Amino acid sequence: MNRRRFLQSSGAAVGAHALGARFSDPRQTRLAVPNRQQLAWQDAELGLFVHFGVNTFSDREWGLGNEDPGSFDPARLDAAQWARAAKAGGFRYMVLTAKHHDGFCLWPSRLTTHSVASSPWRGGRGDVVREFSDAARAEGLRVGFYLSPWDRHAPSYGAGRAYDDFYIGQLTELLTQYGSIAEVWFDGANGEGPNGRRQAYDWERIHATVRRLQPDALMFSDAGPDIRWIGNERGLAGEPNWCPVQPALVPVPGLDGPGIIEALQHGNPDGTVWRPAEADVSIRPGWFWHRAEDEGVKSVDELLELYQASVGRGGNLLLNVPPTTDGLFHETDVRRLAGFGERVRNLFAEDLAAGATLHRTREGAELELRGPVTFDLVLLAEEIARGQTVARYRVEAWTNDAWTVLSRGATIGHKRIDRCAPVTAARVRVVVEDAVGPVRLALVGLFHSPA
Ligand code: FUL
Repeated sequence: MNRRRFLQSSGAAVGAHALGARFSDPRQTRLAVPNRQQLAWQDAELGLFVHFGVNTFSDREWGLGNEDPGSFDPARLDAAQWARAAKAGGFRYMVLTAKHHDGFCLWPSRLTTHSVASSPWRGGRGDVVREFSDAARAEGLRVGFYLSPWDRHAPSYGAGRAYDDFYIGQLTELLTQYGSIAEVWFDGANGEGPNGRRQAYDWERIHATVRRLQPDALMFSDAGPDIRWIGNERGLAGEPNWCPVQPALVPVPGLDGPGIIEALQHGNPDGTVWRPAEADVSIRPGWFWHRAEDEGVKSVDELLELYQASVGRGGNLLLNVPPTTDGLFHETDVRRLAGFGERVRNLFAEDLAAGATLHRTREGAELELRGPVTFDLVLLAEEIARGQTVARYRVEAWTNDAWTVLSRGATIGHKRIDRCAPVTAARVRVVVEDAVGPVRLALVGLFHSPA
């Protein structure tokens, strides 16, 4: 690792607005930077995952592939209820399991009869993907699809080209019939075991298909190419969490082995490509709805912890909420989403640093507030459009004629949320102790948690 120090050299004031801390440093290195779609996706911060399918009815997490499509019959399905709950929670995009490992399609695919078209739901004329996309857009949310590469139903699975054709055909249906797609989620999971069928996916062709049909869609998988998996299913981003990665470390989805999880968790300060992390986790113990888990829905406090450990560490949070056999989100889940949304809104309702003067200093930035304020949350952001550089920093407040350390961290990136013991101060500073390029803080915000 080629770690250099790139800190500011002059102490000039940079403006009277907390957002205005733009450090220009003539020393430029070749830093990886996000593209426009990645930036917009990172600004969205919160995605809602929706796991739904025959597993919902068989009470399983992984279907076997031989489920009866007749079992799929969500009597009260209302995707508008899902989208409203997502919106109330502050989520900005939704990702639906259009097909999970069992191969059952939530849309009437022309390539298989193993779909909603063979179910009693809406007399076999229904299309969950359509209702989902329409409902999400009606709430102003962007749409994403999960299409499991591993397919336990498809007879061609493991046959190479024949399955790739089938998979790409399904992808083509999803990318041509449902409007503009923000994210395509490629799951690396495979439970075939050592004696199972082996499919060497033609990732190059799969990726090219997405680029051609939806040039603005971002592709997620362990290996990217646009968004990387965070390396665990507990919703936790790493510390550090770099957006840049070395693509050779995780070349294809679904690999395990030493160093892979590490590379996904942390990214790489010298990475050559920009691959922001998405942290996925379920609001319940399982990904699909199980009545036995109705008491296991994460509390608002737990969701807030997850928010801090994902979005608050520069990643996106993809929180799964699974519809029940009725086709609705369970009322407990709906309440928790609303409670979470309200808590986040209240927490960040008033930036106590608004109107402060932000000076750049030799080592970072100093905020001169208009008077003493009491806060227990510090929000930091880098101007990531120009790369991510902060590798270690500390936040301090001027109290009792001395600088007191409030928090320390490694990376900042898109957003960093630090909690500290409540403190009252009129001067606050960010000291960057190590950086791999010019430091450009975009934001220093101070907040006080409501009682
Ligand atoms: C995993 C899958 O095996 C789980 O069922 C779930 O879909 C999760 C999001 O990804 O790899």
